[in-house]
Amino acid sequence: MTAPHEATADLLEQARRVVVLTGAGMSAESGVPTFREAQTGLWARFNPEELATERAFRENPARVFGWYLQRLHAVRAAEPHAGYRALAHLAQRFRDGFCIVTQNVDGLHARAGSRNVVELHGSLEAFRCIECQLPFPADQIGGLDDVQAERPPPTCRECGNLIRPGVVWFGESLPSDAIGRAWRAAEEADVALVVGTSSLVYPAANLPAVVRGRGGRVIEINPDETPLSPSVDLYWSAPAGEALPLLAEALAGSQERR
Ligand code: BJW
Ligand code: ZN
Repeated sequence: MTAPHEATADLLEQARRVVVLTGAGMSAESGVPTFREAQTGLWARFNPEELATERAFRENPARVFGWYLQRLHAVRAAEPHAGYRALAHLAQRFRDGFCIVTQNVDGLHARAGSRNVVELHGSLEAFRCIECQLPFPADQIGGLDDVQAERPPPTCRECGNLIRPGVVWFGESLPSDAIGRAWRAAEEADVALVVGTSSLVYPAANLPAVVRGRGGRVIEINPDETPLSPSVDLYWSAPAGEALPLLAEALAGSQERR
């Protein structure tokens, strides 16, 4: 039987264009908690799905804002792991034909040197007014290092309303430019590489089906099976930080042998 890194490398060898879809599991080995695993510390009592809504923010702005500041603080202290660097390296082989579509809001792909990255669910670094949408730079929020469960958000200098995190909450539309770029990349891709997502949240979870609908192949890397797993061409049960460096090595090896 072919080892999964070799089978994956074979599929990528034949591809001209690749779209990578990543989720919270991609950052787990960088120490960023996934979305649906038990929260620890300050947040052990709260369900993250209930914090990631506009309703939760309006009901308890200090709690939700505090949760986002704590995550921003943690993410700034995190480092992209070897799997991130492997993806940035892989991209060089495909030039413009390599697009990373991420559901993550942590910015780690860009920090690892990846270029063509689409952030479907926004960014922890971007804040804006909840009413007039005026951007609010993260660096104007004082006391970022002072992690507290509750932090009242600042208010907008134009209209006085609350400043909210620049992420996409449940029930909100994804940024139209991000959706456009992601779907174009999926429509053109010969292979979708799906890494570290539970494939539960839409529309992101539909992206692999777009690739398959155009005759492309779908590869999934995740230590645990997901609702996507039964329909993929190749399921590789492994953590991203181990699988992606192996894959990059296998591809480099096959290039040398040619
Ligand atoms: C490892 C690992 C390792 C661990 N290596 N792997 C169609 C059907 C049903 C519902 C809907 C639908 N279309 C839309 C909806 C509604 C809703 C939705 O999807 N609901 C479902 C939950 C049922 N979608 C929306 O509301 C979206 N908006 C929208 O569709 O607008 C149009 C519209 C408007 C009004 C009404 C209807 C439609 C918006 C979705 C926004 C999601 N936002 C969040 C929060 C972002 C901000 C923040 O970070 O706080 O995004 S929710 C959360 O889930 C976050 C994540 O990006 C997203 C996905 O989670 P992800 O990345 O998959 O993480 P986990 O934790 O779930 O999984 C981790 C995985 O990693 C696991 O599988 C592990 O095994 C694995 N793993 N270690 C590799 N080392
Ligand atoms: Zn405003």
